[in-house]
Amino acid sequence: MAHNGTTQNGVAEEIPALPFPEPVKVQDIRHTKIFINNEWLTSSSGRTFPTFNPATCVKICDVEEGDKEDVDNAVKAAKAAGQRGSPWRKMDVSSRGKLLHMLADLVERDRVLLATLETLDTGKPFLQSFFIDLDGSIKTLRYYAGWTDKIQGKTMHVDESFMCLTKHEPVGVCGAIIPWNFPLLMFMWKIAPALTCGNTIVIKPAEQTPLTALHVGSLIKEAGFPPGVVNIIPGFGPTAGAAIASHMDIDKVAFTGSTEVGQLIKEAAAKSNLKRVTLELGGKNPCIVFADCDLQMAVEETQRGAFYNQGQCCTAASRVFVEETIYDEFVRRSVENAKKIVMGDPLDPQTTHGPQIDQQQFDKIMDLIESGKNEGARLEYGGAAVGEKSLFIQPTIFSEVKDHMRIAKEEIFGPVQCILSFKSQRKAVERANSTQYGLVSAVFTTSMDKALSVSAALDTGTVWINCYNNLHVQIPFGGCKMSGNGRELGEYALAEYTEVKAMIIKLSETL
Ligand code: NAD
Ligand code: NW8
Repeated sequence: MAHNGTTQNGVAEEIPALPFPEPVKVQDIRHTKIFINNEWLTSSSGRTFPTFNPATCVKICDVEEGDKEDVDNAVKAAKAAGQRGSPWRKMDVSSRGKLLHMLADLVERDRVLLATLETLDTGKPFLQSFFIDLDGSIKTLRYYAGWTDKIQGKTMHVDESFMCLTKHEPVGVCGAIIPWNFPLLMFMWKIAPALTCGNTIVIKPAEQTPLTALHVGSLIKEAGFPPGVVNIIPGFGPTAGAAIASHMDIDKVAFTGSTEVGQLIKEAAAKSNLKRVTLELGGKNPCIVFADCDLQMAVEETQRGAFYNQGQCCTAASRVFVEETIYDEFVRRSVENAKKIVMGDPLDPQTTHGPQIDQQQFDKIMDLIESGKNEGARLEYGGAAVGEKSLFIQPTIFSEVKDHMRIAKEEIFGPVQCILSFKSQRKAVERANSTQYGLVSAVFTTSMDKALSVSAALDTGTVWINCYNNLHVQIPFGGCKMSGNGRELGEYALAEYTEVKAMIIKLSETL
């Protein structure tokens, strides 16, 4: 992991040698209000809500609680800011890119503070916040900053009497609703491509983790974005979130979170103004491990895939299918590998595993672990909570998992690795695909032929071959089936944030 000086790919060069960056002391958190029109506002209802540190279960601070009325105000600001003739709409596209680069510079300047806030609010190990979340956030801003002057339409030929072209215009006011597992990174995945294409935004961070988004609000103002271009409404799902999904003046909504809420979002969009919807939902992501693979590498990658961010990833490697002939050895090595995980204070640089986000998630995971034990899976490692009144759960490994068990079917969103065995390649692919989800999958083999034929048959938006959780800004990310609609990152995400206008020009005379 990041703390031993290597990246997810084992590449050392990007990460500075010791001393590690140290978390800053966050005496008083400065930004806890609603951010509309580059101003900090109290909530219309007068209510606030607490945000907790999941590592200690101690309140960090209170945050203003946005609701429908605040969303309405934010949408008014966003609409005005994006209108034809507004400074944002008239701005030359290179200047738009410069603003995004300026924001990236400010995020870089405040990198240690943002990583500290992210760790306090989520419980993820500080060095992961610093090296993965902050790195991904900065890269996302810079990547899309480079696209602002490269948004191009096309021309089409009909005959000599016509000139036809397309223009890629902003969609308008974009709503975004994001989860608590990667609060800062998801904020950037939403705002960066939207701003690149000239849209304005109303974004709601998850109620568990509002702090980094609000700090970035202050950086957006400092960078010089015109008022109203980005508006941030901390608050709850059924109130502020639902107001975004059903708003008549929001033209598009992007959501990351649970499948159930994804369905509500699409329903609300349909029943209001048919706003465009992109969804990034859950997964029950399969790995297929063949006997001819590099065994130790497969053990390490699949396990990191299962336990990364305490298993709280839509990409969590939650079903590992291992070829029968190497099954016992794979399980043995997985247990050995899990012993290296260091649970503890997320601010400690030695820590590689933190707490779950909240009591609700903790209870759901513990219930699923119990179901695994009761349904006859073999508990190989972990399987218990740590201490009393804490949200830490031991990294847990089950072997002899069968397809019908709840732990093989339901998204767990916790540190639970399920290892299944297979004999035939055809059957393994069939079982991997027999889920409503289709986010990511992975294949481990040294045979190029196997890798390519199996990955062609897997119904997922991403297939990793001999690696896992390998995300890059230039590579599209998103799901098939009930894992979602649309793609984030890369050039593909731009299509979700532009409206194509076709112009057909009849020439009065052909010469
Ligand atoms: P959730 O889907 O309820 O929350 C995600 C976001 O949606 C939050 O900002 C929340 O406030 C908002 N939201 C909730 N209800 C809403 C509504 N009715 N209308 C509009 N917005 C609404 O997820 P959760 O309850 O925090 O977690 C439940 C499960 O969801 C997890 O156990 C996990 O399986 C899954 N999950 C997936 C992801 C992911 O990255 N795909 C992230 C978080 C949770
Ligand atoms: C955007 C993201 C990344 C990046 C690196 C390493 C491990 C896990 C993740 C990850 C730009 C550049 C790099 C990860 C992030 C989000 C999700 C799941 C895994 N992202 N990373 Cl939802």
